[in-house]
Amino acid sequence: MRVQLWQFLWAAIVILLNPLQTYAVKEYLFKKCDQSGFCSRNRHFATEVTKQGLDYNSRYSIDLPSLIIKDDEGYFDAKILKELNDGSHVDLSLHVSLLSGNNLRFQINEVNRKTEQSLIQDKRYDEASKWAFVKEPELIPFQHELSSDQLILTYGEHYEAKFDFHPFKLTLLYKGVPSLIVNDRNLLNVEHYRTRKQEDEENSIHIAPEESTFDAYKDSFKDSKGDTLPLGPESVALDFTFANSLTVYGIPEHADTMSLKDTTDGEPYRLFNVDIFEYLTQSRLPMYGSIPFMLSTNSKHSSGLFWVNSADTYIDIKKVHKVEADEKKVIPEETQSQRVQTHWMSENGIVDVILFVKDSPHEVTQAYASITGNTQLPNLFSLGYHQSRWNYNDEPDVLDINSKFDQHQIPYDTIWLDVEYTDERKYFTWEPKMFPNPDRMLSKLAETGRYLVALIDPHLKIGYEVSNVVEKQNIGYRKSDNSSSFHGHCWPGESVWIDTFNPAAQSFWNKLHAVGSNFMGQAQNLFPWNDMSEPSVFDGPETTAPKDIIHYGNWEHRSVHNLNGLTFHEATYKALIAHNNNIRPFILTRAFFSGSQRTAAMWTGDNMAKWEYVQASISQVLTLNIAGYPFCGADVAGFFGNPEPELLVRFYQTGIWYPFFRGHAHIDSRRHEPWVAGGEYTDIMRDTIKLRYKLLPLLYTEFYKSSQVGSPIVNPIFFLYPEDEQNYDIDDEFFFGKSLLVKPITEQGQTETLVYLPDDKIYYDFEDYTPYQGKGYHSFNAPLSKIPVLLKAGTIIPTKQRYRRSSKLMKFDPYTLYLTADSDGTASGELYIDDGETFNAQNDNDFSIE
Ligand code: NBV
Repeated sequence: MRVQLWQFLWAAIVILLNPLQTYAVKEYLFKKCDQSGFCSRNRHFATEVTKQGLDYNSRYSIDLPSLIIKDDEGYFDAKILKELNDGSHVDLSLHVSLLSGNNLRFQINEVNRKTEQSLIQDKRYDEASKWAFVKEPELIPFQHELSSDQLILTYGEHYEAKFDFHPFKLTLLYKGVPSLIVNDRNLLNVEHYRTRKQEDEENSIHIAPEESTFDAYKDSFKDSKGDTLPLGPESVALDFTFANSLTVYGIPEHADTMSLKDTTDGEPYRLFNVDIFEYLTQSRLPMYGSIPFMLSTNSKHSSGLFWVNSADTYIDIKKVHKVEADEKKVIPEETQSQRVQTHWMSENGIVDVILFVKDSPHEVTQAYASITGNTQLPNLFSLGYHQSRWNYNDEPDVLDINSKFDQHQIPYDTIWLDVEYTDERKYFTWEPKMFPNPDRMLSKLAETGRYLVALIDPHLKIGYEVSNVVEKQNIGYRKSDNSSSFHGHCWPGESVWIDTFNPAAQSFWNKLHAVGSNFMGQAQNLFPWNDMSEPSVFDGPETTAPKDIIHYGNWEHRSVHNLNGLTFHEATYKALIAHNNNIRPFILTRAFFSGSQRTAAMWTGDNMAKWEYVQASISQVLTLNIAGYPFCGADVAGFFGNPEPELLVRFYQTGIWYPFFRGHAHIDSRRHEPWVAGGEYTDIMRDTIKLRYKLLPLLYTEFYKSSQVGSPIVNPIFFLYPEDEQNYDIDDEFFFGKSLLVKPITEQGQTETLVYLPDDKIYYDFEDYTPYQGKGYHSFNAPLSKIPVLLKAGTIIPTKQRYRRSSKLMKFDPYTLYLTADSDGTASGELYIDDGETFNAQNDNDFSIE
């Protein structure tokens, strides 16, 4: 009996200590739609409105006499009237502008909102675009036709925007075909400001029968930690129909398939930046970052929409298949065709939307990038291999890892230090015994052209020189009553948070990153890693900041939440430019928003050493590329857990294709740097990493193009072949650039796979040049040492073949070009060359060869 008890206890201890068996996201920490006031209210609204169908009389209409049309200046203004129960109206403003590139923007706001709260701005938050846009978009003229119930704008060669006045509706036509329809289902809902008293009045004129009042003035979520709703209900919601299509993509970040799913019978996709500990794949739960951009395509044209709102957001998707009319039933033509209906719901802010319609998905992504900015051209070292783990313990450990790479002849560029390098988790300090002389360590790394990246988070332990300044200068988050700095818990214990919405925070941030500062010292090869800026607040609701705390400008956190990470890494970017204005900064961020691609790389956070995370990483990276954020990657070979050798090798074989390629691991995992597995496994990982280095000229050229025109680096097949609907769901195969077709092995024990060739060109095995031809699936052998990679006929790719210890040391190595003639005997490709680290080439004339 005793023995059995011990056996039982031992089993329990093993389970507790074996991280992979116990890992699973704590879903109960995150609000489901029916636990979130505004989401539940808007879903209720949608159900009620849909139930009434054609009988529903929408409350929203454009007020004809209020129209002011400025064709030549590229915009028009009007009032939208929202009708209340007693027939009175709330005034909303509608501002429509035509942006260069033929993109249409419209904004709906509440006019003259006056609240009873003195600590928060009266107006709705309308500054998301200020952070997300690369610059103020230019407007283009249009022509118009006005009748009593409709306004039609025509612009560009092929565009027509029809605004119906009652109910408010916008149909965007491209080449005569409807492509995007706004408020197609009458789900426009702007919860206008009303006091609690008004809402409680019997037979309230303010609450329509189709509205719900669930959690309008309180947050009943069991883990809301006392968060309050001082302004009551203020959500905005709207529906968009993508005509003639059944697929939609985008809205990172989720660990789901690339082609988004119908959410009718489940949870909507949520965009709300959170520290989603132990996240699962195949999930619509929110993750660390948000890009409210969605793209859809059919074989003829592609469209996209950018919902410029930084508040908590849920998106429902409904795929409507083709309905055939029969003898008995006459079905209106527009409802016969297939379409994707989407419903966007945000907790507050304004309706600010940009619509894009083009011939191809590529052009839609590029149009989105023309608004939010292209990716930065990375400092070349950051495209090499990064070796990280939580933690490398001290200077000797760092230098030992550094030399092991050379002993094993594996190239690498950057070693990373996680939180423990600091003195008691106080950022901008170094643990004095472990890192007594950071400058010495950094110059040792610099001898072989290598870099160090070290963690800097936004939570600052209370009571030391850095947090003291934040409190004293009032540049941190403020409590909801604005009485003092907000305090919460994170890694260092009780902490304050730097408020990077506040311009006054910038000069302090610059000082902390200045040459000669405690953190940076004299080094030129040290860069920061900005983690936890969702923000992660251990004792906050949903592990983040309470929505009622206050930021610079008297904005509630609720309004700006999804922007927080972007403002943080942008502040770091500016500080690095102040540190040295001619070196391209490298920053890694976990939290992000539209526009983050301009200044930081991102990674997909805390994944696991399991096969499904290798698979998920490909669709995550593809989705990020679709959504204009190509400088991305996942932790190789999984953050949590101990990858067995086969998984380790296959993860590396997948990771070399991520635009950002880093090995990283949890503090409790065993070390698994590429030489640890030994024998054949190490040999394969060495060859794999060397292949990444060979392809650096190609990757750098792709980044250059992306930095100029906003194109993806890793292309989904449908991006290059949108006319072929067969490939719309393929998210385990992709083009690296436009010439290398890659299908990593992502299943245990798999040594053979089917590779889809999207056209009839010849594709050559990149290793032994075996030709494959014929559109469709081809069987491909892939023993452990092999990654299925094929080079497309008609292309030229630049490489560098010599083994060097780091990318910097490859600088003067010769280029080797791979040429594969097309059937007509021609081939083409590009090569971009510059010094790899300064802004000189961008400032002078670029040197590129075609
Ligand atoms: O700083 C420690 C980790 C880091 O290694 C990881 O990459 C981040 O995503 N960090 C999160 C905090 C805690 C993770 C359990």
